[in-house]
Amino acid sequence: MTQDHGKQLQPAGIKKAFLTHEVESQALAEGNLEMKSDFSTQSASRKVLGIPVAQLRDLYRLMVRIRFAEEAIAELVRDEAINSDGELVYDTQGRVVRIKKQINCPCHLCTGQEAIPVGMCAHLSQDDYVFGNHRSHGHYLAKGGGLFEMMAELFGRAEGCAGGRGGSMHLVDVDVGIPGTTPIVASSISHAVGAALATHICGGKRVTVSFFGDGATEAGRFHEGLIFAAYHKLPIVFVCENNLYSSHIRLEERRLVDNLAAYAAPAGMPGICANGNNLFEVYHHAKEAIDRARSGAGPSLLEFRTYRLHGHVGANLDLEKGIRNRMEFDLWRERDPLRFLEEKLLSHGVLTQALLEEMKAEVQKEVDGAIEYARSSPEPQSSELLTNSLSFTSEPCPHAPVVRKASERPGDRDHDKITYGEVNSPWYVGNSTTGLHRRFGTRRVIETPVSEDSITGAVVGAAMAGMRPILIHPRMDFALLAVEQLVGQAANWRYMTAGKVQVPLVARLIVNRGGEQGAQHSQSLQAMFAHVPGLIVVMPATAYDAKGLLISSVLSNDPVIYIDDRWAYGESESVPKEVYTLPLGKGLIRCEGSDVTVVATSYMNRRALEAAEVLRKEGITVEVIDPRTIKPIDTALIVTSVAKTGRLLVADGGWDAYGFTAEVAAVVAESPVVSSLKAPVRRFGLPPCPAPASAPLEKAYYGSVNTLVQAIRELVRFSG
Ligand SMILES: Cc1ncc(C[n+]2csc(CCOP(=O)(O)OP(=O)(O)O)c2C)c(N)n1
Ligand SMILES: [Mg+2]
Repeated sequence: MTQDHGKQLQPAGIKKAFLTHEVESQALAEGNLEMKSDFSTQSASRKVLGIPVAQLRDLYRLMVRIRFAEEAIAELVRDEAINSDGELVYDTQGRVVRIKKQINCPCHLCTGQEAIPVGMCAHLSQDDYVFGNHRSHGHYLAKGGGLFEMMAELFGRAEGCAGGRGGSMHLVDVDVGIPGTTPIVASSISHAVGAALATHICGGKRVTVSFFGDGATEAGRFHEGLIFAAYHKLPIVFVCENNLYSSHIRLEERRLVDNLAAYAAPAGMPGICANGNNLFEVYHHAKEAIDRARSGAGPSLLEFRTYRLHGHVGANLDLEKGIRNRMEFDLWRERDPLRFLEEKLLSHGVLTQALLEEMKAEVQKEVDGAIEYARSSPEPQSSELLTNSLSFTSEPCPHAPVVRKASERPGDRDHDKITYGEVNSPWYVGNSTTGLHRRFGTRRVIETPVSEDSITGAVVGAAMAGMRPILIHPRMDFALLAVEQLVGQAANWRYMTAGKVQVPLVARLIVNRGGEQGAQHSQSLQAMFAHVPGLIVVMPATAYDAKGLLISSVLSNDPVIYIDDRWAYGESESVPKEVYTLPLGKGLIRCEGSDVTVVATSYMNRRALEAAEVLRKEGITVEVIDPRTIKPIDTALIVTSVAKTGRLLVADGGWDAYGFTAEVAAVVAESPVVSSLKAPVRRFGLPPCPAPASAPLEKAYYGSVNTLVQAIRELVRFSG
């Protein structure tokens, strides 16, 4: 495939950069938008317009299946009455007559766009991946996803492809290469890039196809994904289904130039624009791009022009509210890809009218059967509400690690004395990645100074494709660009696919506080991530824990946010050379005491130990707990300690308000131990303002061992 293909498809004599609907329709009528190749010269007995006849019949049936399914779904989601002309029915007071819909989840129908998924998937095997979006019924069915399971999912049933957890926008069928779809626009482009990266790293001939709309090309992650995929020559095909609308906004109301396929060139890949309503055109471009990806030559961008015959979401046509006009709609209805194909099949003798009708009747029966199956399927049990949020399972380590007990600490046999930060960046990540490039090569150790969103999404996709990637955001602040991928995608995927797909990634986020860096290079956002149900959050305090917890995090089948605080990097201790794991969710008493319990995370734990030492000389004994895992929190350890001491101070490097310190206070407040407290719970986190830059303000902001000692002393002396 070359850029020239795209040029061939530009209508002759049209100089305007922007191809308006009118110009386009004229060009189509004149045949200028048709493929240049004259397929009709090929033998009709073997191939018609370049497609084997047997396959052509199958592709037609598939297009009918998608069309009939969508039309049936339209009636099931309809909640406004229409008359026989398809117009809304109003009551005597001028209100639209409402009807009860049978499918409640929002459905974005792909009626009119069927040729694109069908033409693309014609060249894919079950091993290949397809990543879709909110409008993915067609992608799912074309790739071989089960119609019955899809329909049951739309009805929210337990036997739906996502167990009723996903609905229309989260279709999944791992057996046929659909790791799931997501409605967050352009998000799955990054996932597809990650899955292709997994193939690139692990070898094999698997190709990934990423389907997205024209709106998605206006998102940064689209461009980031293209640049990355082209540079690494990933086996992926980017398919833009340009239906000329993003939600209710037309293409020419959003951009000055109509040139989506042109984005391929600056990224460094071939791109074409073709007629997506012509199955033959899609089929041949798809073959070329997929062959190219499979051969190792790298990605391509295919822009297919099309039009959705339904409105953006649901049964309406978007004519009712004036979003689209009747003329445009009728024009595109004339270009219906199914009718176009039927005409070709009839004129080339692939099918007779009778056979065509017979096939349609069979498909209609199949769709009716799927609806019946969905209706009669059981609903999910509410007792299973929490199932599959987190798995709490781990993979065995290939190196047979020593499993350390939660209470175990470093011994001194066969140990290296190393600093926390030692475990090839000159300044960002301590020395913790030194030598990885040399040892594992640049195929596995990839550096990207920016593109945080897209790379995090790629890591999510690679994890879906079976890898256990470790992603480092050298400053937690930069990970804010990737929050959607961590919070919206990684955390939710297991749940919304009913446990069929897991995302076992480790996102190592480094807090870089201090040094007058100011608000945007200092944030410690563990509470924000811990708030999210599908994430585990780890915060080691020592070098020994940093290694054991990192290995456990990699082996965990859940996504883990592994947070380092740079202020802990200088601490050195002896660490076993062997591979060992530490249990996630288990804390540790670092220092025993009976007067007060101090729960302290990461570098604050070191400060708490120093404070305990100072207070011991005053006759106050402090029990210092290191939770090690922020979520799930080791409630039993904390509550048992507080039952003994009757006092609690929580120290953390994040903000108090709505923070980790607040959570631990709530854990104790909700436990019976609350009635035996001798003093109110005290919090020792950050005050409610952003991190300041200048040194005196920083000093006041972060506190010190002395201020911590003072706070603990006040707590112990509290007399009510
Ligand atoms: C990040 C994000 N922003 C906004 C939305 C709301 N939204 C859902 S679909 C859609 C339109 C997407 O347009 P396009 O990519 O062209 O796909 P189409 O619906 O036309 O198939 C929008 C804006 C969203 N789901 N995700
Ligand atoms: Mg669109």
